[in-house]
Amino acid sequence: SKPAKAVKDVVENATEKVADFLTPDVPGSPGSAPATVEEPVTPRDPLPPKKEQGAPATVTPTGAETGAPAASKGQQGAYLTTAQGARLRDTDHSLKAGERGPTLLQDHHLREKITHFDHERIPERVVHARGAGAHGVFEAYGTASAVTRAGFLKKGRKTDVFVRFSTVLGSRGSADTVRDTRGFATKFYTDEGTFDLVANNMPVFFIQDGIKFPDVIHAGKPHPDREIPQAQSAHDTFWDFVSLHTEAQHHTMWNMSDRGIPRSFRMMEGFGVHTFRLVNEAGETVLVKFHWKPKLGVHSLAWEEAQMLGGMDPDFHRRDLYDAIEAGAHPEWELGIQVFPDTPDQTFEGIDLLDPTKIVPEELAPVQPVGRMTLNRTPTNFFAEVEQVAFHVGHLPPGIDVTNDPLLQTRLFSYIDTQITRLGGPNFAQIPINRPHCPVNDMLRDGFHQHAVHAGVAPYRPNSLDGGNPFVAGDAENAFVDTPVEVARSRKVRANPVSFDDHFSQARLFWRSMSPVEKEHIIRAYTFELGKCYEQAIKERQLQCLANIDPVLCREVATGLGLPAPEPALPLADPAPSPALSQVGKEWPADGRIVGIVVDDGADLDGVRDLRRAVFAAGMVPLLIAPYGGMLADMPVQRTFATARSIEFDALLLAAAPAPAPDALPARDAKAGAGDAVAADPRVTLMIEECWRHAKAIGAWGAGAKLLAQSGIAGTPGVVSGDSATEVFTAVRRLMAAHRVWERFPASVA
Ligand code: HDD
Repeated sequence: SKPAKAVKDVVENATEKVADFLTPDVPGSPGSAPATVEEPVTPRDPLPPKKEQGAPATVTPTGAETGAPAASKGQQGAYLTTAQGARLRDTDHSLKAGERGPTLLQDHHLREKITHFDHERIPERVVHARGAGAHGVFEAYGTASAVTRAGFLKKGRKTDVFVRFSTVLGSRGSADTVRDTRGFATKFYTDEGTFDLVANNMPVFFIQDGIKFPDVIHAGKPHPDREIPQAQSAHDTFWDFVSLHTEAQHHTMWNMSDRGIPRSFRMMEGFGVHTFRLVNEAGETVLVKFHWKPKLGVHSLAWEEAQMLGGMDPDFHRRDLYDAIEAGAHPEWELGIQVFPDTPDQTFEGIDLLDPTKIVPEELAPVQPVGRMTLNRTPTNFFAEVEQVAFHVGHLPPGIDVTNDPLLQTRLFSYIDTQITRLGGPNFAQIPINRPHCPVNDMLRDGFHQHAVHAGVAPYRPNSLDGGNPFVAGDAENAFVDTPVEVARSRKVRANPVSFDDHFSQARLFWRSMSPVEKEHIIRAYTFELGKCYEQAIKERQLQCLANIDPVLCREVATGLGLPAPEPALPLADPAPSPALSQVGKEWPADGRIVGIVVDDGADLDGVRDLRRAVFAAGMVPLLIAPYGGMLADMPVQRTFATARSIEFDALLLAAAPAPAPDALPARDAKAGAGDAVAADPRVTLMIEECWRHAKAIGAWGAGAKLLAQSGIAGTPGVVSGDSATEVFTAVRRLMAAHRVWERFPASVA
């Protein structure tokens, strides 16, 4: 894995850029936009593109350059034109018969502008509609070369990537922080053809056969009559399905765990889910499972935070990703593989490798790192890139092949099919974000939105008229080979192997691998979700499933629902826990974390200045929260009490005890000024309370320490006060490495 020095370089590099990123908020600072941007009246150059935002690749489907300027910007050139290039004199008034008269049908510019606008939207993805994407680079360690001939995995090879993260159930405008599985789809633009790793942040799936995909999605999507609830599984149809279709129970357990509410896309693992087959130069094969391991570790929101964010910042994950990248805190993941022998039964340690509801614990088959991905560029245009990117599990380069996992087999059909509707025809591979970065020489012709001008007369094979071109490649020319695996002699059936029948043992494995606090969160998530169901029979049926997983889990959820806990209907399995599944108990780098600092005119501003410097130097982002916007001495105020809420910060530092500002709502304790007590702005008091409740590190010095002392939390775990800002930050930073002050969360179950 990555040497320590490289980590240090990244942090140091990030530090400068983080500082850079924030200065544009300060009017007049170097690189910032002028304080007032007026509409120009004479032609002039457009504003420069945002930092590090080049245009998408300009390669045509046949590998030729399109000639478009590398850093082209939509709003370019001095004069506005029609789509046909005629210069326009006016775009603000339609052509009318007199100033007060009717609009004329002959107004071509009006009709062109409105017609195009009317068709600006395309169908959203049927699943994974809500997402955010970024560009980056993958660099191979070379460690996979013995098992695959894929060129992009050869040592030192660098490959451009585009990643799209998503939620599954919600519509395009839904909130980022809902409880759901997250998509993690990566397009590797390799020299040997594009490789799409269309992964999720959970290693298992709800169903074993893709024919059930419409069923699970119909159950999870809003009810067809009233189209509610949006983007969540806490409703009857979802629990109706998963409690009846018990192979969904393992994936459901992951969704109910903290993995269902990630803190950030940057802090999620990714899993290819299926078992794939790798083929090396000699034609030898192994079976593998793909894993993405985030450098920042796997971290989650607290459930209350996730819910509050849904209303206060529905774009939280999208903002977090783009802010981090633009600040230079480039997120990183290691790609790893678990490797299994390609045996005829395709099992490993008794686990059926073709069953996508099963994991192979890392303790049985370690995840071996094969390369590192860094996301370093945000999209130039969200629609063109994030919305139009089209992934497909069948986009594979030579050296990677599929297996017979029946879920994967169905996916191989579904992805092209959906793009034809979503992107309006079969030529979606010509859209810039989808174009391979290697030469393409297909014989696919015509169709809606054909952009290539294919020359020649013989788009067929064999031909003599175009000189026999194109030719097929052999092994020496690195042709893709469908691995000639034996197909068992068998009957046509609609059935699963018996090994697919075990639906509970791995859900139990997951439960047993959790720390007490993680178990508590799982109990609360099930209790919340089932508590939102109306049908008693559904709750009872799901309790029966929980009883088959673990009696303690079942009992705790049943207590919350006020229902009796059933006995297990099956003998309980005895799986060994997999400690790798737990998110608690380790320390991680905290790059790009957000530190809120409460200040006012009376705060120790020298200390605040030192603190900002220390936070930047740690690769984190300090945000000053003050009663009013503008500047505090020479420092920008990024949040006011009116715009800030605790959920935005990973830690809170108090440099002041601000009195209630005039725009605050009255608070019950606003008069608590008697004696020595400070009457603080209620929004600051709320911020402290919420940060404490969400187990975040809290620190204070100077006037802030006084506020902390009267808040009733001083002396509890993860609350520090000290003499100087930097001393306090040193302690807070240490706490942040563990992500949360875990002791503060109650845990009733061992
Ligand atoms: Fe899927 C999108 C991941 C099973 C059918 N899927 C989609 C995306 C991700 C996944 C990350 C979003 C891609 C993007 O950002 O554009 N899907 C998975 C994983 C699965 C899975 C990890 C199981 C292991 N999917 C699955 C099945 C089917 C589909 C079984 C159909 C039989 N998935 C689709 C789709 C989507 C899609 C309908 C919707 C939009 C798209 O493809 O481009 O074809």
